Amino acid sequence: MDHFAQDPRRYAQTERTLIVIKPDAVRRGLVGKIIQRFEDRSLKLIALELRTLEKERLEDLYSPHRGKPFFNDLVEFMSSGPVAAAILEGPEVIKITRLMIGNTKSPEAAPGTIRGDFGLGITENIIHASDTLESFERESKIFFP
Ligand code: FUP
Repeated sequence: MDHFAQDPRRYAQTERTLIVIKPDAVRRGLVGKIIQRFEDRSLKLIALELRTLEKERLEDLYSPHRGKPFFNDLVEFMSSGPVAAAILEGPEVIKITRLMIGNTKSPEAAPGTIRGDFGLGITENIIHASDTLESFERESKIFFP
């Protein structure tokens, strides 16, 4: 039996990602449940912080979406209360967390995903996760400078 192929930690590169549990989820008391899912998946919690972000920082976070029709509502919502930002580590953690959070539009997110199990909104969609290594490097500096 090929034990090597069964344990991705043996060949996949360990990497890090940023997740941000959004104000809707913090208000509903879902932080523990959501973090638990990542821990259950054997992803390692490296940093965790609860904070309310100034609009300027959020405009930086979402700068790729500047000018889009939802941009102002998004920044308003994200500054409406504390978020829980965390850094997670594990093999292929960027890909895995994106699969775990599900489709951006919660109504289209599959059951079993975080958005598919906890949310109904599009702008208010429970959680953010970096989608590439470049995004992680840019976004994590905003939360953990
Ligand atoms: P995601 O990476 O899944 O968070 O999705 P995007 O980077 O495409 O979008 C960033 C955020 O913009 C989403 F979390 C929610 C918001 N958004 C809207 O409000 N309306 C849209 O049509 C698309 C995105």
